[in-house]
Amino acid sequence: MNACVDTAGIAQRVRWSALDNAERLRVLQRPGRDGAPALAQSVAAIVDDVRRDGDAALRAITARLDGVELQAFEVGEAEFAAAEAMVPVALREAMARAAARIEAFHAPGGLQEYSVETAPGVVCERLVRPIARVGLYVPAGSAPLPSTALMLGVPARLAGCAQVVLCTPPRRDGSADPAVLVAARMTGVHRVFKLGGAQAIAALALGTAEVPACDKVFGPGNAWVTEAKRQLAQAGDVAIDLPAGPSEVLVIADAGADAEFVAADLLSQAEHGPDSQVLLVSDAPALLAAVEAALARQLEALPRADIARQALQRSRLVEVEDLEDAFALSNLYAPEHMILALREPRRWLGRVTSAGSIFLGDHTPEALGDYCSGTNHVLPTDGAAHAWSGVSVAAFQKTISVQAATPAGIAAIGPDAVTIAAAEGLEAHANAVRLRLPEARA
Ligand code: HSO
Ligand code: ZN
Repeated sequence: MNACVDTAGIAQRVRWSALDNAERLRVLQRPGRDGAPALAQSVAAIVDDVRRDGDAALRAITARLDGVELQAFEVGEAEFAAAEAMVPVALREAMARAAARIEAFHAPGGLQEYSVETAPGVVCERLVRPIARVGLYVPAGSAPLPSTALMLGVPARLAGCAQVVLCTPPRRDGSADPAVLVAARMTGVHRVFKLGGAQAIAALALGTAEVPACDKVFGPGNAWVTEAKRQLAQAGDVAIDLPAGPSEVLVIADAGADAEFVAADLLSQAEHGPDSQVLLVSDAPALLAAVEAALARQLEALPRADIARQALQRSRLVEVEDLEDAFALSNLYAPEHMILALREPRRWLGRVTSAGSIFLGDHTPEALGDYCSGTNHVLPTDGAAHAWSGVSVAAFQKTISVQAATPAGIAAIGPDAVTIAAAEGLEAHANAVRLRLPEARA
């Protein structure tokens, strides 16, 4: 492909203007997860086991997959107390300040109740109620993520959910990650269970003697977790927050961007996992080259360099003619995270049609949003940002509509119902209205 400027480097470099439409779509294609049918089958087997055998199945699967035999899955007071003692004060305080900012940003984000008189004597209202029973999943696969407990726990509390249950995988010694436990407590999560993977999602969705069933399950996770959420939602067992996939970032950088900053942002995404997606789009060839050099340099010092290098290998550095092209590309891709390393980033916001969360300017790395700016880091991946939003208080709520008509109200709008009912051939509908009209009662 003549558009490939350089494939020997750390990530593939391509020139957008030299690509035809099919090639462009290929450049924007997510790698996808390997072994999908086999994965679906093993997840289905786990879900079936939990459905049939409840806690006994959870115990056997946890022994097999997590390598630990647990008497009880629920975290008790003693373990919470030990966790409180173990977590360094600086971490606890940073998490408390992060939680306060997450609360400050999310508090105004709930759904609003409202009421409209749609005709004289006809009032329609929207009520808002919390989803009563919610399940939060906090992964611990390649790294425990206490920040995810904050991102899910804070909006759940703000929504007023009556039963907030959190699952996180057990470690080999049978304990849960102490920082996750402290974060969970901080947000007011009611109960925590040491369960991971597809079996945790099955337990939350179906309920067992020990784990209470939930109405909606939230949170990111590996391929097993994601597939379990998909299957259980499809079967009608539970609602889910998002069709989550591997994490991703798209950076749009201009000639004035700082190559070291941009490289650091790309690496912060790449270190999540080998399947993380990283895209850099720029109209400045010199910046692309400088970022490539900075990536190689910074990689040297990273403990998770291996993971990051694998992710970068599947990633792209895209040269565009101008920033208009960069935004057209990004809107096609619909990134989970979008960093605008531009001189006047706010001026370009209006161009964005699809993205999970946007980071403006040179001093707003994605890592701020991941942890502590106040926004949520549970966001739509895999192009879902075309139609989905990140987790918010609204995701923990539902609405109920109410209508009330007075005799004058039904007199005003009833004839419309009768006419439409006749067109639909639904005579009982027409009757239910006609009987109440003033003519019928006269
Ligand atoms: N970037 C991840 C969130 C995260 N990063 C948690 C660090 N900890 C997905 O948005
Ligand atoms: Zn991150």
